[in-house]
Amino acid sequence: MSDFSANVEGVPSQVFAAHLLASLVAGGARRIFIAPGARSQALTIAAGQLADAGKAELYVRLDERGLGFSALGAALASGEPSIVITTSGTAVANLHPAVLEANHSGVGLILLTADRPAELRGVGANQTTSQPGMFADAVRLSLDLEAPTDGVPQLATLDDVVKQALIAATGVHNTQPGPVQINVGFREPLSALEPNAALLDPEVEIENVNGQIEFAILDAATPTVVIAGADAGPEATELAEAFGWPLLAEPSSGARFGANAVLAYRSILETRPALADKVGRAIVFGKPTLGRAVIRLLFNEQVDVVVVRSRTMGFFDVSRRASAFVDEITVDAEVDFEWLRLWQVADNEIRLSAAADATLGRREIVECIWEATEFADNIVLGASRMIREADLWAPGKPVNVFSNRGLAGIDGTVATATGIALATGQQTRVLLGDLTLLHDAGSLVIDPNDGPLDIQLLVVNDHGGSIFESLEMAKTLDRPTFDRLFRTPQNVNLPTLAAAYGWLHIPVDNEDALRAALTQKGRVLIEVVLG
Ligand SMILES: Cc1ncc(C[n+]2csc(CCOP(=O)(O)OP(=O)(O)O)c2C)c(N)n1
Ligand SMILES: [Mg+2]
Repeated sequence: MSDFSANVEGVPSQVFAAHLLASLVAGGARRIFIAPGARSQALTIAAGQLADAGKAELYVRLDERGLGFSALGAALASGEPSIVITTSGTAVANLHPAVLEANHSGVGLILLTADRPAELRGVGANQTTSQPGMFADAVRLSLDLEAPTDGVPQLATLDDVVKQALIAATGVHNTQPGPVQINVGFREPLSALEPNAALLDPEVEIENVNGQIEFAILDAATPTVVIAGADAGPEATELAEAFGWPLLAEPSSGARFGANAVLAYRSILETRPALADKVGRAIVFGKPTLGRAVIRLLFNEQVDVVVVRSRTMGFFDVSRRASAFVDEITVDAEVDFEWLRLWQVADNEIRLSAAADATLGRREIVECIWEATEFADNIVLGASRMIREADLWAPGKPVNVFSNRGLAGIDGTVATATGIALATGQQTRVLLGDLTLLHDAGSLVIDPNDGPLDIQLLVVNDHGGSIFESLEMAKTLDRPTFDRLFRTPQNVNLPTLAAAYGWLHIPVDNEDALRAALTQKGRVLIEVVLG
């Protein structure tokens, strides 16, 4: 790494900030997300210098809650950790939802949170609260660095700080990637223009440490299904195809494609006991979150549960019944393909009998989005009802599908999608409910400096949270009480909302109009009103 002692002249805050940012960027964290503030000015100036020199990408947002989710989306899509810079106080707390999601879905975020120096903490100074430890166990690493003074002591340990942060955020030492917080006190003067972070050129190398691979040899005779939950990855498809097992893949699994994908798996588990009751083993990839039928299978005492270790989603074992956590699986004999064939026959029967509607409904919306989406484009699914509709109706196709399933919140969906679009430069289609859109309406503010962005927000506007209609309380409560407490109908005028934020609003009520709208470039809000 670099010899910092060579460059300690200047304003200590700036010297430190320049070295910190230049080193993190050199270590592979090349996207920096900033919300403006005074205490963080040295970090922000250094980030601007790196961006001006073409060494980093810089994104500026007003609202730290959306900022955190955009950083998360960019890290998800790129596989590289995002840096997030905020000022002190509530600005830091506004990152909390994105930090929790990043924690549970294994996404690398490096939070640089500016703070008062030690002498101004705990004395009622303006915009000052307890920032170290604010995120509790949701961060992999939490450091509180003393305010830089003459630069030397801080720079001497900077090497170590940068390495620790990058290792924890990326999980390269065989841990789950995730968020880290580096809280830094800054003492006045808070910034200078020298040294220029872009001229420092530190060398940062992080070693990859591979963990031990756990193998399992399974008996081929047990009727097996492969369950691919969120972020399972194509390994699930490969395993199912290698041994002829039915593949039950959620839409954001990254595995819902190929001949073994049984798309109507939920119906089969719920309505075809002749198959469902024969399952003797479930191999789980990623984090399944969408249906009770799959979870019931994992609790079934006749079913042996084998969990494939997930780098991002951690060890999923909701029924506490996993007999093994492994990395690779093989079998002891030939697998009989008759088992797969029975699932495929049932899948075809169910899908052919559920004829598509002539009118534009949720199924047709899902089918149109998948049809319009090419290999390099992105689909983002909001939480709530539409991801479940996608689980029922999305065809098998290898497209990039993202969804925040770490905690399945309805927050931050627009911001996450923006981060994905920014990091990939590809058309990004977001399928979401009306409340999910309104929850994150503030993230419709886009910085014109970001350049052209192709994002389509396809809003299924059913005036409130229609997912709650299928739950217990919808049957017991009277209608007005249910509506007020759960469904929360809204009558926001979406054309006006879109116009206020500079998004093109396209109302759609039939399939042809939807297909045409899905070809529109730029920032588009497509609204389908459904009862
Ligand atoms: C941050 C957060 N708050 C609350 C919830 C609980 N919740 C789940 S779905 C939902 C309603 C979503 O409604 P909408 O986006 O319109 O989708 P719909 O089901 O109507 O398609 C709510 C409030 C949540 N998942 N996340
Ligand atoms: Mg709704």
